[in-house]
Amino acid sequence: MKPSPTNGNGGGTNGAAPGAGRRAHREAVHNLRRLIDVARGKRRPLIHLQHNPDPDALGSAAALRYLLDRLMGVDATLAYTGRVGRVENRAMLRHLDIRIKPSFKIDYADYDLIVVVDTHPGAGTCRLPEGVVPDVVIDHHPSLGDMDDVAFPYYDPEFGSTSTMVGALFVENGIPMDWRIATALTYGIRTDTMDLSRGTTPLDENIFREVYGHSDKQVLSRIERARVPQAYFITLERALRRAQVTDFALTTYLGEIGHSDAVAEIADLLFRLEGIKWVMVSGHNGPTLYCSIRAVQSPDVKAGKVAREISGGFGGGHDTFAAAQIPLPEHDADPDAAYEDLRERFLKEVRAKKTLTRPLTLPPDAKTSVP
Ligand SMILES: [Mn+2]
Repeated sequence: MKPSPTNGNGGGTNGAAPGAGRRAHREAVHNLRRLIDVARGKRRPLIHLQHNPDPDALGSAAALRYLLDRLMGVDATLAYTGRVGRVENRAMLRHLDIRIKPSFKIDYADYDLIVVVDTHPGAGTCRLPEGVVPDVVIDHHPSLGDMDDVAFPYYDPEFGSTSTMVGALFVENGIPMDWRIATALTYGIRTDTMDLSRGTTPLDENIFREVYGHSDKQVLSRIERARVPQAYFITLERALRRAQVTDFALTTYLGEIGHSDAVAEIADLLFRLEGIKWVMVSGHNGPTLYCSIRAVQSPDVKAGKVAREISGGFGGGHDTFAAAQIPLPEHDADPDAAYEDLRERFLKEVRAKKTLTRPLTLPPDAKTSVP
């Protein structure tokens, strides 16, 4: 069953409409009151993040922790599954003093308030332990799940990021935040919306302006320009060498990757190629084949649906960007063959003509290493 959105922020329909700002304000006041109602009397809150948390998950969780401390005087624990792979995201944790704990080290029964951010029960990126029902969900991803049992689902896919949703609770209620929180929310909104260029509403812009105004630009730059290990360039070289342009679709395979964020990072880069409509980048880590999809916006383009179809239900996402995490069979797992099958299904799904295939740079067997 589909959850009913708890707020339609209005910005998605028409930000210029008179009263849209007032409506956003009323909704933020209402949502903060509901959060306080659910959190009242609770002493041990736990904030559970999206699997392989991205800056939006990290930023919104850090801000929510700050908000609960400020309003209720309680100290929330941040729990995550997967890993924080991208160097920028690790720099974010370090520079903004965000402390997160691996979920396996946590006994969920020790906590009396469970909040899920930037994902929701039923989504592939929500890895709550079996049987744990959250009290609060704050998320903007298109829903596949059932939130009937959640006391306060603050859920609205119109928003460009979860950081905007948490930011609105501060900004619209006149609650001050320190520069760390402002910087974390700024980076969360920026990365989730590609600098406010995708899936945003006027409200995302308003909240962004506020948090950006309070952020530390030098720290922001240190996060965004974090230095990368040599492995980054090795992966990049492999991505370029193996990339194939098929009709209007670009696909490549990274082979073994150190962390799952690599596929999204490379997909964003390759998406800049002129003339193409689709990008699919894949790589494997242990028994999982990761895949990231980008698409040029068009009325009939649904990247989330493509991700779901080609992964047998292990993927999903938005209209122009999506991802999948496909478990490989335990025995005889052959990630390379699994990628070839995935690519086949992808090209078929987006109707790219396989006969029109050429390498992006060099043929995959070209010698590119120095002897
Ligand atoms: Mn997000």
